Amino acid sequence: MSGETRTTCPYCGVGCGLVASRAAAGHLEIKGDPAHPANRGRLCAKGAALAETLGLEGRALYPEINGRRANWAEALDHTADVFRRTIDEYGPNSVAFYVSGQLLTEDYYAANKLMKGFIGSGNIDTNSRLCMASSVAGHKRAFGEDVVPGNYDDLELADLVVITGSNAAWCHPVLYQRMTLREPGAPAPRIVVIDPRRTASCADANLHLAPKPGTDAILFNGLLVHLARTGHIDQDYVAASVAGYEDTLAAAQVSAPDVESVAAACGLDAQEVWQFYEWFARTERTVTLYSQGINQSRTGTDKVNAILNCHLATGRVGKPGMGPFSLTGQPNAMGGREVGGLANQVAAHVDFGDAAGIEAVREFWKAPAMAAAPGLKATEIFEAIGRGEIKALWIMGTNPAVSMPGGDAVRDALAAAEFVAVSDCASDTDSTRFADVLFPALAWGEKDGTVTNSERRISRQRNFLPVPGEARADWWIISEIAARLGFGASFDYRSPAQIFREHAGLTGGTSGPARLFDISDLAEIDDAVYGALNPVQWPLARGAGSQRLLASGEFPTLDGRARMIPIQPAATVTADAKRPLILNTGRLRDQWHTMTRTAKSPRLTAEATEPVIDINPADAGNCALEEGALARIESDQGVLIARVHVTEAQSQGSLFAPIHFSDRFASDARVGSLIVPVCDPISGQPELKQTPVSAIPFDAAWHGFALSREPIEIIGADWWARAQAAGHQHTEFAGNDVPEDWDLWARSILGELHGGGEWLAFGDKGLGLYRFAVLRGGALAACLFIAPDHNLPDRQWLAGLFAESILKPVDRMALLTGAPAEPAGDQGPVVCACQGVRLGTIEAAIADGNTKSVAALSDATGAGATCGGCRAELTQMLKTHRQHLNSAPMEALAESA
Ligand SMILES: Nc1nc2c(c(=O)[nH]1)N[C@H]1C(S)=C(S)[C@@H](COP(=O)(O)OP(=O)(O)OC[C@H]3O[C@@H](n4cnc5c(=O)[nH]c(N)nc54)[C@H](O)[C@@H]3O)O[C@H]1N2
Ligand SMILES: Nc1nc2c(c(=O)[nH]1)N[C@H]1C(S)=C(S)[C@@H](COP(=O)(O)OP(=O)(O)OC[C@H]3O[C@@H](n4cnc5c(=O)[nH]c(N)nc54)[C@H](O)[C@@H]3O)O[C@H]1N2
Ligand code: SF4
Ligand SMILES: [Mo]
Repeated sequence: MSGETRTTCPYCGVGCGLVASRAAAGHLEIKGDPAHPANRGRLCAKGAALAETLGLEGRALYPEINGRRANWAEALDHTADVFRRTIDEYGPNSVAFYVSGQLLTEDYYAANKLMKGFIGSGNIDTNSRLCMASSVAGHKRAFGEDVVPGNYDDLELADLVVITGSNAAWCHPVLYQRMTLREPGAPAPRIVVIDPRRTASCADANLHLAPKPGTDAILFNGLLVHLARTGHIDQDYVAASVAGYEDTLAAAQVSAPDVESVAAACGLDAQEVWQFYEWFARTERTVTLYSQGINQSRTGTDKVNAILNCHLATGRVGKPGMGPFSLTGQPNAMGGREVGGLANQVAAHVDFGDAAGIEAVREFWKAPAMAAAPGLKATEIFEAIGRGEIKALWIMGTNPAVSMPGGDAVRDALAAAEFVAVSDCASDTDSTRFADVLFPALAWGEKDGTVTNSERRISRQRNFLPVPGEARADWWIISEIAARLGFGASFDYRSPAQIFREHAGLTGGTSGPARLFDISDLAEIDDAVYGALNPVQWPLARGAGSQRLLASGEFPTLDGRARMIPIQPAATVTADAKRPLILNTGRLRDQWHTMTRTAKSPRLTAEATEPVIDINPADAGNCALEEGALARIESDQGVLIARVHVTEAQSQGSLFAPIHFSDRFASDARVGSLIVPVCDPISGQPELKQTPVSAIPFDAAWHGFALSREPIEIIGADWWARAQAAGHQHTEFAGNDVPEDWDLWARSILGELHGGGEWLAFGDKGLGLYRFAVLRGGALAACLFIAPDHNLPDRQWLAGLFAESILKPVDRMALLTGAPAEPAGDQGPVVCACQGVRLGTIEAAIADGNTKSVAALSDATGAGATCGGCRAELTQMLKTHRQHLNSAPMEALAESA
């Protein structure tokens, strides 16, 4: 590459602008783009580590048929042939595409057009079904169209930000920073966090409500009742712009008649509920941010509408500093909604049921076989495969063998399916293992197109890396298949620019009620303008027009009014004697989904080298689980094994497990295998946050770990987990079968791999302690430790020894004693991923007493100085320290009330 390339981050829906360039030393540098309106130069740790994830190891570089290398013509011909024969014999609904919010808009558009206009089925659904479907359905019910009215600026203008079911500090870090780290002089907003866990997003919160999981609809119904009772309904707005107010209020009064009953139903303190309601009532500029704690529920759509109801009743929609704000997860979750990639959409915000709209799309596409009805939704697709009704499936840009609920049934379906094609940039994922055909897709940095972020801003992802091997753009693969199915004339695409123009044209060319999503002004841009396109938000500003949506109080419904929807909260999932805990699942700060990319960066894996579940101390006591031990979590459907972290941040009665671990990184760590796929009847989004489980100690006769410069294969363990750390592989394991000879066992794992090295060994049969190390040229090549329980030597100390080119004699000795000669003390987990600063270092700096602010702490330790993503944690630690000193009650409630 030459010079600088401006592009967009491939991870979360904030959609930060990046600048990629070659540093003088030749390595790639990725920085925040100061000119991008989403981030104005900021980045989080994942974005900052992108350069470390672009290596070609593990990449799919050529097509494969049944695991054997094939050429493109063979792979495409074979796939098209299977689809053609299947459609001919069993009809268009016997095939399906399962796609992703990580595809570019152009890829997404081509896939959707092929399925809905040419194959003639609605059977294309997306991982956004697991992510945004409830918000989409909620917006449509309330506003008449799937529009997110918020702008990021609103977070800077708001006086109150309510964050519910979102851990924005970790999942939308740059947005979180935009709201908490305002320009000097600008007052900080009040923040209320609603989450059963105390997350990093609580660091700056004035109030944290930890409700019983799944009770948000009651809480927001109660808010509506409180607003009505205290005279905070915007009567004029409701009269002019809203239908359904009376019925909605009446329904809310049934489930949430007063603050006390809400507090009781949600398991909250009545005074705190009242405080939240009062702040909401009295703060005009209020934004309610929400994400998966709301959407991923069997009643997610109702929860979304319970939130929208409160904003409609107060007229706080689409105006500066106020509005409901559904955060999109993936980089192009919004773009997927725009092209209509969900099975119940047609295209360009046209829905099934809108006959005129469908006709307009048919005409625009010159489609020979317009789908007449919605297709199957994500979970239904896999069920239909299981029943043999869908025979050929094409997966693009998603890893359902890990991320779908009902995990093992999904795997069984993939194994039983007559044909599975997978387009991915990684060669070995849990899903590619089921592929009859693997298409190697271009990855970020190689592919070229557009994405739309949470505030409806369309940005370019540009290529700055050469095409590796035979990888190809997703839109190209789709077009080649379309051509082989006989639709070449309609998929004669030569560039993403050409597809983008067509997509933009479609958004303006549809009839029926006016749709707000209209980017048809971009339909005529030439390749050069597309190439240089600056981030642009819709509605596109015409003349002096504004980019605000819905501010006028007019809605894209037939009568122009929004709808308030009466909500009767459903009963929540309850624990019982057999399954006494509720399993909550979600994200870690530094990993992305199934880790096919982020696990390549040692800086990012440092946060969690193995799956860890969070549990409250009382529950840990009841389940006989101690910190650092292994737990076996069981649902009616599956089993998870993970390390125990005991923490007060976890509410009593629920566990939290990260979603990231696949079979490539750990045995028995896929949370999806535990989850029964119960879906919201309106949106089809599965409940992923509340599964009844039991937890018991994972009994193993021996526990151990190995650190090795090269990957090792563990033999005879019943549980294992592995991660790429800086300069070495980190492998944890535990088992029940005790090898007859530990030395032989260890040699079989380490000895041969590191043949010729110097072998150090220690064993104490009585205590069940064994320690082995291999030195090569005086440097540590590998070490392995076994103990009868989880009390094993300090891994960080050992990891540090890999940096020594020749081990000091004391360190050689220490390898066998299992403890450093001069204990440095366990520095704890990494807090700052960018600089690798650990908890211990930060605590020491705070204890020194000279670092009273995050800035001072940052100066002293380096933590938070690069991307700032850990500032929430630093703030929380300073806060805790101050509370300790003052022994003052928890929140600043009294002071700011
Ligand atoms: N680091 C990182 N960032 C990411 C991603 C990633 O993989 N890693 N993925 C991206 C994607 S695709 C998405 S969709 C977003 C998701 O972003 P978020 O939705 O913020 O992330 P989650 O961790 O899934 O869940 C959010 C919170 O919901 C809470 N919750 C669970 N049950 C309830 C409940 O009943 N009520 C309430 N009020 N809260 C509840 C959980 O405790 C959790 O803290 O993140 C995006 N950003
Ligand atoms: N229990 C539980 N389950 C969940 C969730 C939860 O909170 N709890 N969250 C759900 C949500 S919100 C989401 S979004 C999903 C995410 O789940 P997935 O979509 O399954 O996760 P990813 O790891 O992002 O999978 C993306 C795949 O596409 C590949 N890829 C990346 N870029 C490209 C590209 O340009 N082209 C192609 N062809 N392939 C590419 C990657 O290598 C990877 O294999 O998980 C869902 N599942
Ligand atoms: S917040 Fe981080 S992950 Fe999200 S777009 Fe920005 S840099 Fe990427
Ligand atoms: Mo998502």
